[in-house]
Amino acid sequence: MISLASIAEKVHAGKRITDDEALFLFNSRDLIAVGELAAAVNRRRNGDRVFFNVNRHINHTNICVNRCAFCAFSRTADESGAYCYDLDEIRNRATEAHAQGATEIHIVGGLHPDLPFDFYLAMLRTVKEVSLDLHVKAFTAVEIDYLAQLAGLSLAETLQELKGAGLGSLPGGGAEILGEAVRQKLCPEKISGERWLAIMEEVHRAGLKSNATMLFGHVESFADRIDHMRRLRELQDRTGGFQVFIPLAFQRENNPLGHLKRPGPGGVDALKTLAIARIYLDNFANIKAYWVMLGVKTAQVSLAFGVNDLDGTVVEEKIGHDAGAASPQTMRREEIADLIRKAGRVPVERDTLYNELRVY
Ligand code: V47
Ligand code: SF4
Repeated sequence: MISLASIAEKVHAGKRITDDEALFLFNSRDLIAVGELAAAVNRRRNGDRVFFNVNRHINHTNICVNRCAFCAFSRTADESGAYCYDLDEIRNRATEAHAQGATEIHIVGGLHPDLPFDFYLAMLRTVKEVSLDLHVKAFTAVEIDYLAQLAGLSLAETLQELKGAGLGSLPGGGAEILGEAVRQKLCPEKISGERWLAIMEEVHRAGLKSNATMLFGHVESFADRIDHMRRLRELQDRTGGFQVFIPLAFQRENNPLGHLKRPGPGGVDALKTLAIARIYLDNFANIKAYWVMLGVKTAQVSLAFGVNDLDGTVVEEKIGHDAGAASPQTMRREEIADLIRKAGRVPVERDTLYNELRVY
C-alpha cells in the first residue's frame, strides 16, 4: 500500500519513486508534507544555495506559422502587432544586456515563414560579436526542427552550423505536454512529443546541454504530467544532457485555451507540481521556478518546496506577458538576491551551465 510514509522512506533512502507513487503525491491534500519531502531532497543536493542568473530574453519575432491554442504571442505577418527584429535591434539589446552585466542571452521566437537559415546564424554571430563572454542559449527543439528544414541539412549538421556561429545551449521550451492526446489539443501543428525528445537526444549527442519545460494547469491530467516527467527522466538516464526542469504555469489571457474554466494552475497546484518534480526527477540537478509565469511571491515560496533556481533578470518578456502574466518585466539582481535571502537561503549567481560566479 502506497502512503506518504512509504514514499518518504524510499526517498530518504535515495530510491526512485514510481509513477503510481507520484500520482499518490499529486492526489495528496497534504501540501506541506509533500513540500517538506521535496525540500529534504533539495537540501541533500544543494544545501542552502539557490541559483539565479543575469540574463536577457530576446524574442526576435512573433510571426509564426503555427497556432498553438495556448499561445498569445504569435501573429501572422499581416496581423497588427506582428514584428521581426533586424540584426541592429538584436545587437542593441545584446549590447545593453552586456553593459548591465548579463552573462546570458536567451533567444526564442516564432517559426517565421520567410527568414532564411543564414539570418539565424547571423543573429548568433551578432551576439557573440558584442562579447564572446555572452552565452547564447537559443532555439527550442521545435525551432531546431524548423531550422533543419530551412537549411536542408540533417539535425546533426544543423546543430554543428549553429554551434559554429555561437550557439551555447538550448532552452527547454516547446515541450508543452509530451503525450500525444493532450498535445493534439494544445498544438496539433507542432512537432510530436517523440520528435521533441529525439531532437533533444541529438542536441545532447552534439555536446550541447539543454533545459526541459512542462506547460501545466490547462487540459492535462496529473497522469499526463507524470507521463511527461517519465519521458524526460528516461532520456536523462541515457544522455545526462538536461540541466534543469522548469514547470511553466499556464497563463490564460488572449489565447483560445484560456477562459474561466481554465484559469491556470493556482498556487497550491504550482507548489505541489514543483515539489513532485523535485522528488520524481532524481536525475535532474536543478528545478527552476520561472517567476514570470508563477508570480514572484509563489516563486519565492517555492524555495521551501524543493526549488533551487529562480531563473534570471529576464528584462524583456513577451510570451507570458502577452498571455496576461501579472509579474514584472524584469527583476534586478539585487531584488532576486534579496528574495532568496528573505527565504533564509544563500543567493548564488550562476552562469548558463550552472558554474558558480558569485555568492551574494
Ligand atoms: O514552449 C506559451 C510557454 C514556452 C504560454 O529554458 C506559455 O531556461 C504559459 O520555454 N502560459 C517558452 N506558458 C518559454 C520557455 C522558457 C522560459 C524561461 C526559461 C526557459 C529556459 C524556457 O512558453 C513555450 C510554452 O510552453 N508558453 N504560452 C502561456 N499562455
Ligand atoms: Fe508559434 Fe511557439 Fe506560439 Fe506555438 S508556442 S504558436 S510555435 S510561437
